[in-house]
Amino acid sequence: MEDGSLVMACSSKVSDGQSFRTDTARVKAKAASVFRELKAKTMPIQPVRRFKTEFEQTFDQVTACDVDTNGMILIDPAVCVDCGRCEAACSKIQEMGILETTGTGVRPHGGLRLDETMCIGCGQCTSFCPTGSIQEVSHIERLYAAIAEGKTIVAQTAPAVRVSIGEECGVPAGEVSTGKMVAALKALGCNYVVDTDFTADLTIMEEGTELISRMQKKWAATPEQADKMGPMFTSCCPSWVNNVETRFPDYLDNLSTARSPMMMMGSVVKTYFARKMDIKPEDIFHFAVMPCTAKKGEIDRMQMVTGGMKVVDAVLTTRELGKLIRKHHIDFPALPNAEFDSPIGNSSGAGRLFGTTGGVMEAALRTAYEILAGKPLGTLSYTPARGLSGIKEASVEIPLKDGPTKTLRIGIASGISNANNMMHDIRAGRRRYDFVEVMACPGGCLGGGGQPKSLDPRILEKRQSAIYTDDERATQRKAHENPEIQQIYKEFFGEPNSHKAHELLHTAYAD
Ligand code: HC0
Ligand code: SF4
Repeated sequence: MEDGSLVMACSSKVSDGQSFRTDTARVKAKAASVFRELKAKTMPIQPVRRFKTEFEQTFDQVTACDVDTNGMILIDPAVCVDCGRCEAACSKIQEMGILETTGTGVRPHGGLRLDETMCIGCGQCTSFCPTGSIQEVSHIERLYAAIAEGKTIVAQTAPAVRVSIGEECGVPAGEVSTGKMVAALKALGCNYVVDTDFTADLTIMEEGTELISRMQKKWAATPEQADKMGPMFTSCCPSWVNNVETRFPDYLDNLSTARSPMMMMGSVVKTYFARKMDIKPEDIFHFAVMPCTAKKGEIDRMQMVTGGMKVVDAVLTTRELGKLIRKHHIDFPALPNAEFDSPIGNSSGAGRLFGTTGGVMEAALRTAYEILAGKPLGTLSYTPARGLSGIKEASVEIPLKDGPTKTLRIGIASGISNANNMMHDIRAGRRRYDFVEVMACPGGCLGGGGQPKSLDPRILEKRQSAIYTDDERATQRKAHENPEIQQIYKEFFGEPNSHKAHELLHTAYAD
């Protein structure tokens, strides 16, 4: 810097008024010495793979013999430069403490392999890695293979991807790129593109019904019995589910049995949609574009096999989709807007909110309140659920349409460290809730471990405000008012929590 101090470009924040020199003798000497160190450490092991770009690594990854993976993330210590950023993300942001940098590349603590640790697959470490030494397990080859085999390719896209994919492709942060994202997927060879936000609405119907019947029992119970029942937790974040299974197994019965919107969409694509389009389910390759690395593990859960079939065949992160768009030279900003495919492509504003912390809660309240009170919740934008705080809470007074006014105590946690602190408080009786939303990444899915890497400190705010805009633009704002949701119950599921809905849209957990 102008004051003569030397700072590292990869880990220093810039601020207004600073000025830098990058060509002084001291800077050049430092750069040369860092490079000599790295070269000495890595060249003898595997010369060809040294310092490939992240782009190249993704297309030919998983070849080095010391690569370690748990099916969600992958560590290649050979390309690690020991910067310690992944370790800090895991131990300081997430408070998981899974990783250590040893001077010979990052590895899990204690000599364990990744799949022997309690890593929840959140991928926050991958977002901070500057070399691609820790990254998501790529599923791009699965997509190429399916296209080559002539399968019918059906993509679904998560709520948080449309507000961040632009960052990978030359669109400013904070814009909603839904139409261009659908067009890009069609240009990449997808026959159909359907919307995870549609099944987010379906989740509200299933999880909301589960919540209402649970609350009716709780409100009829004695205060001691009600306390013992504890809260119902959302179950759509796979890292959170992994966390409950490994760290809080005594709370497994409190997790909603509703599958995540991504997995619900898998079931719907390979049954209802396949039948409507007259395609055999086994001829469909169905992949999801998600802001999340843990979703890559969720599709392999035994409990998700439906009718002997895996319902989602691959998961690409937002970053992987960005790489594909660039690799195929698609001019994303110039694409005309395209529409999702019906009849599983329409979403209400409520479904669109799922991509932010507090969004599932706000969406659920819009429907559950109306069913219980027989009239709408006063406001569509429920302020206590909004914003980026790691823990939010509120009490909602519900004047039951056929009885007295009851209170629903809600809690919202984002970032797994906040969720774990909240869990310890719940267990100790310091916090009491009826319904709790948890997302393992800071800010919810918009800050997911598969999202574009960014140095913009306001990036989460920009993505969140784009999600609120996306909600405001919707024709319907409540899940139960989505005409395609009404249609799928009428034609296929009957009613929420029906036998068929349980078979295709609900799950169990591993204890
Ligand atoms: Fe999310 Fe989801 S909102 S977990 O954060 O519920 O990944 O965006 O797709 O499934 O809908 C991620 C985002 C999803 C799911 C939805 C939920
Ligand atoms: Fe830690 Fe999450 Fe990375 Fe696992 S995926 S090592 S829990 S930051």
